[in-house]
Parts: sequence; C-alpha cells; structure tokens
Amino acid sequence: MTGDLLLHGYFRSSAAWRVRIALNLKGVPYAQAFRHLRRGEQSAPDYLAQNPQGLVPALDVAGRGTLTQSLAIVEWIEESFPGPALLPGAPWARARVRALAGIIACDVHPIQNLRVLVYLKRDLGAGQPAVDAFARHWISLGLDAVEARLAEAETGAFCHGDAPGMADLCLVPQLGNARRFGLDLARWPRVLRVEAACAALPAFAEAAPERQPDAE
Ligand SMILES: N[C@@H](CCC(=O)N[C@@H](CS)C(=O)NCC(=O)O)C(=O)O
Repeated sequence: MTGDLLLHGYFRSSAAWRVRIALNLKGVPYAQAFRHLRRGEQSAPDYLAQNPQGLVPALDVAGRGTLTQSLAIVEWIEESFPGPALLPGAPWARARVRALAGIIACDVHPIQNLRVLVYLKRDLGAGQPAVDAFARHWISLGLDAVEARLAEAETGAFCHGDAPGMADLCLVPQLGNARRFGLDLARWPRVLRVEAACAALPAFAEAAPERQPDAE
C-alpha cells in the first residue's frame, strides 16, 4: 500500500489531524494534499466531486476511491493495516473507546466547526465574542465529560489502558481547538495527563499542525 494513500487535509483541521495520528501510529506512509479552509478550497468543484460534503479529511486510496469521515477512515485504517491496534479487543472495551471518541467527534467538534461558526457570525449576526463563547461552551461540556470518564478504572496512561488509540487521537486535536478558543485546560488535569503521554510519542508529535507542510 506504500505510496497509495493521499490524505486531503488542512494543517489546523482537527478531523484531518486524527487521521494523521492513526496513519502514523500504524506506520503507514501517505502523501498529503492541502485544502486551505479559510480560503474556501474545500468547496472547489474538483474536491466536491470527491467529497460532496466539502469537508476535510478525505483519503484517496489508489485503485479503490475516496474515503470520507475521519472516524470511518480511522476504522478502515484499523481494519486494513497491521501494527498497534487503535481499538482494544473486547467488545465492551471497544464500545468505551468509541464512546470517548464520540464525545469529541460527534458531540463537540461538529458544533464548533468552521462552517457552523461562520454561519453564526455571517448569517445570524453573532459577534466574534459570542461566537468564541459558543465554541468554548460546547468544548468545555465535552471535556468535562471526558475528564469524568478518565476517572474510570479502564483509563491508564492513555484514555484506555497503556496504549494510545482511537479515543486519544480524537482528544488531542480537540485540545488544540480548545486552546485556539482561549480555554485554560488546567481544569481538566486527567485530560492534560493523557495529552502529555501522547505528546511524547512521535506518531502524535509528527501529526501536530505546526509540523505540517501547509502550516502558517
Ligand atoms: N465529521 C467529519 C467532520 C469533518 C470536518 O468538519 N472537517 C472540518 C475541518 S476539522 C472542515 O472541513 N471544515 C470546513 C468548513 O467548515 O467549511 C469528520 O470527522 O471527518
């Protein structure tokens, strides 16, 4: 599969960041194409032909087509490549990891996404302070829930046990967003402990926005 994967993303996209971490954890090589979200490149006709949602990430797989939706892509990576598992083996544990990932990917990220905030500001007339407060509110609720769940016995050095996985690769990028909106993360100490464990791993460090070729 070497050289067969092309990830469409944007350095600051937390959903693309998840996929970069997953590929890095598995040790799968990939190329990147950059869609500058602030310039609207996700809405270019050639990209919409691949992903009609006009969102990143999308993953081109040579000879197969294009995958969209970061968690679907991560699950495909998990099922297609050997290497460290991104999900634990037992069904109960897998459900816990997917639930942690879902707090971020289903209930937080979608409502503080660029197009949602642009709609609030441009179409509904909300001022920038209100838009930022909206994002901080929903991110905080999600991180409160993750922090509570990290008190569970299954938590180890990472969200689930002592190996990184799908919950961690959703959490870490969301913390990048949280900081961009000015949240002080000190109120979530378990979250910060997991983030520090992730940051020590090259797979996470190399996926960070500032390490991407399109970083500004
Ligand atoms: N549920 C999607 C969300 C993708 C998404 O919202 N991507 C953002 C960047 S993190 C995006 O492309 N935003 C462009 C926009 O809002 O116009 C996924 O997990 O892939």
